[in-house]
Amino acid sequence: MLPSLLILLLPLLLCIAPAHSARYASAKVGYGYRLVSVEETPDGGLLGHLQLNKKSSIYGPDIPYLQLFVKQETQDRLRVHITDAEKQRWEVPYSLLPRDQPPPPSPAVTWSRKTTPPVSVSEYSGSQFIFSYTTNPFTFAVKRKSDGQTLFNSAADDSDPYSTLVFKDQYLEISTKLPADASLYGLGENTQPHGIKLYPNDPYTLYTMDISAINLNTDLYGAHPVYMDLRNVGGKASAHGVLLLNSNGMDVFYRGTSLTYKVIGGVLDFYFFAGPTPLAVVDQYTQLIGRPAPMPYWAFGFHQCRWGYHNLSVVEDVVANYQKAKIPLDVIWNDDDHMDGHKDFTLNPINYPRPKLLAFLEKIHNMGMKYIVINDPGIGINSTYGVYQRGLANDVFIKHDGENFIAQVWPGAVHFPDFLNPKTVEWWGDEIRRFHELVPIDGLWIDMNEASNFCSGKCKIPEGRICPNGTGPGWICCLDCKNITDTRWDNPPYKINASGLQAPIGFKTIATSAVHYNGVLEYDAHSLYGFSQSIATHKALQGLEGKRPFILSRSTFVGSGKYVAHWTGDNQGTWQDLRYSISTMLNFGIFGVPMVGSDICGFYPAPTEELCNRWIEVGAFYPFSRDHANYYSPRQELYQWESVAESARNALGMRYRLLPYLYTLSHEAHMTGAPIARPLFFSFPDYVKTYGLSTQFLLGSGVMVSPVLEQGSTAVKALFPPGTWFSLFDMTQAITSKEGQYVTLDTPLHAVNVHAYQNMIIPMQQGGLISREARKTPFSLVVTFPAGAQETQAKGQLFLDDDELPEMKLGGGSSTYIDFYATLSQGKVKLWSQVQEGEYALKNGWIVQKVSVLGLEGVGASDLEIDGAAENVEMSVSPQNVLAPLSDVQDAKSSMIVEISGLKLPVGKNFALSWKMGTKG
Ligand code: MIG
Repeated sequence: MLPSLLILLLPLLLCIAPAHSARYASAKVGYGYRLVSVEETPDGGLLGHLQLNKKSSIYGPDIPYLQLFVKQETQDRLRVHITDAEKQRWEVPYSLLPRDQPPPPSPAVTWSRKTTPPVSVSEYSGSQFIFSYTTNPFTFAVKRKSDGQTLFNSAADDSDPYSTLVFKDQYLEISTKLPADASLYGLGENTQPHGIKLYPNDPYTLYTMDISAINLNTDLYGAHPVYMDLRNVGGKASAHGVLLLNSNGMDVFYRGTSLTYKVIGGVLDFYFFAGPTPLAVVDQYTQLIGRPAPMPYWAFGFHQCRWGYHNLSVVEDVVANYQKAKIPLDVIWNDDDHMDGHKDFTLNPINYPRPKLLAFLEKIHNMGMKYIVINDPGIGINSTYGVYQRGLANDVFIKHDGENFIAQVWPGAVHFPDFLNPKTVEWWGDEIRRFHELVPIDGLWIDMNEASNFCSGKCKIPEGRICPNGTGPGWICCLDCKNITDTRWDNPPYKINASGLQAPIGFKTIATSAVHYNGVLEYDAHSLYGFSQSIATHKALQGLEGKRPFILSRSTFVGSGKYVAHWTGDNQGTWQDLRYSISTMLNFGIFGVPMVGSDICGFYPAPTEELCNRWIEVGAFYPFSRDHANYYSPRQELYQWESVAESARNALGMRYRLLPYLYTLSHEAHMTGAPIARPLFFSFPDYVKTYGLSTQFLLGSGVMVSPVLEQGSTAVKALFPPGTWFSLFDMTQAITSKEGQYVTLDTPLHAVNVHAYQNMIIPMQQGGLISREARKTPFSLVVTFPAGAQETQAKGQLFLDDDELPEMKLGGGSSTYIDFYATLSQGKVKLWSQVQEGEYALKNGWIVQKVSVLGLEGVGASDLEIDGAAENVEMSVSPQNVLAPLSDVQDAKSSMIVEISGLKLPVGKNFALSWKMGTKG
């Protein structure tokens, strides 16, 4: 037990009082720059040159001349790029993250003096933004054109604890002032004890590390230097986004009225996204960094995993038990238990003999289930291991002092593939191809890619001693290592708050003086490791059978969502961790990685039965829904407790009925970046009460999940923004208000609150125990009108495709897109569809069998007209309870549900329905 306990708690134990408070008060670092020339470039940009005002003595020498490039790149995107004017500096490689290149550096002597300040222009205006500047010291501001709000302003007053602009080789500093009432979101990956809204003076350090998610306010597995800023002026909200595209380690100090970046390398490459809605910000952001990957349909099914499925029989037993308990299951996973000696791309011949595994896979594949295994980047140093031999032969590994860098992970001594090297990408693809021939996996789980190392520094394989020798825990460093502290990369002048304790940045990862392809330093590329591996893995899987890849990556960076899904790493089976999971999930939606979830019931050490009940009720609505546990934890599959099984059947039952809605959201995510799981303020940006709300969330625009997150509680005090909400579990129950309200919902152990907002048309199916079967069942449409409205409308969408195809799009004959519309006008209800490319849906024989229209008023319904196939159609009217606050009581008449069943409307063909509501006599 102890070893794993320690591995998770180690950072906590080491976590002495954060050094931050003291550093907030720290003195100014530099004296700024002055603008000496500025000109417009032929492509409509602005090119300026900056000269240092005065040297400062800490964190190394200042760079004397800087080049400023400003460009209105699209209507909604402004870029501000500042770098050394005289030489190329490290930037996030354009090959990994394709984007426009700024003009190359030009030596100071060639600068145009034509426009030497005082310059005529001090403003550069695009369609959404105004960029303005001061010349000495050089500062810049970004304003929103429509309302004149200052979104970013790098000026520093004497009283501010920061300077205007500091640019040294290993220390970059820039700040912005912020209105105290701005709400900020983003800057991860971290576990945020205060919820989704950034909290003044909490530290935000970005540097990828294998630190378990139970550590609060610490740099975790991914690095996303982007935030969304939501402001409400006079009841009207507007949001914008700010990305600092930089892969070097950084501390971000958010003080409530200002924000300071302290970055240890690279360039200042800012992108401003104009919004003005939160959805527009994510749309503009993912337009730059890449749209979220299309996901296969089955990926929205339920996943079961654990570390410690010792042999294949255990795995078979798990699958059988899910079936027996009638709990949905789409995907069964193996952690490293299937491997031979923890080596990637191998099978343990005793516990996972290939013939038996193949027979098992054939069986589950025939049922429509999928199989995914883990893979770590460290390649075991072992002369009889083919993967290693071929890696050596192709020279694919990261180097240190000209030799392959040696680290230790589960297989013992390893080398790390250098995914920045095209040869490595090719070799990796070939290894995945070979493995897929050995075992027909359906996806890959790439873990430990921060990269995680059990040792630190420069290590050698010990002579005359076996490491690891099999007796101690595999994660204790047993190589012969010595610290490397004598380079400015391993020991930079400014210490970011790595691991929450200013740990050396090469600690338990690749030494930062190690080198990649083309001489790139690990110091610069560190946080790109998982991202580069994600790209290589995606390429490999896509190249295999041409199928749509599914990859789950622990480490992520700006742009990862284009390739991978993410889980939030090693959490604890506690109520706090259950709550944190919501904020982290919502953050990843903002980061452009919408396929995200946490280990359901906690990774470690053991959930209580009650917690596991409540966790599956939340986890059933994570975009990525997986139960996973640590090696040393007791078993926690959902069938292990009868009560959890019941909660799972209930919550996952709803998920599986909502699969068409979820999948349509994933299409929307792929097209526009829209998160699948969203904070409430995405749909109610003007409604201030939603800004800090981290205990409820939305799926899409209006399916709201309000779970129990407290031990012993059977009630939820949930926020209901203005309008009508209908319980999806019991459509006879609705809640409505004009102003928004908190409502306490009775929520017994097996219940979770899921409400649909007004004006929606939600496509649902009948569910099932596996998505392949659920997908074949008839559709029903749930139409939500605001309770008691006389004139209103509703809308919804449905996307269907062949999810094995690599692309998720219309135009190839393998997909269908449908817009549903409904209106209520003068007592007449109309519902109709507009189908694009219906052939695919027709070929699959999908039909709409039932329509439920909620929130109607009147006495009975009549004159049903159907333009489409129908047979034994039944129309029924039933009452609906509408809960309204006292002040609204006159609006709180009970409303009605009209249900039409027995329909046979082909999904792939336009249809229209209408009827009249009877009026009171
Ligand atoms: O050092 O593969 O976060 O999900 O079960 C631990 C074993 C390595 C860390 C992952 C966790 C996984 C575990 N891995």
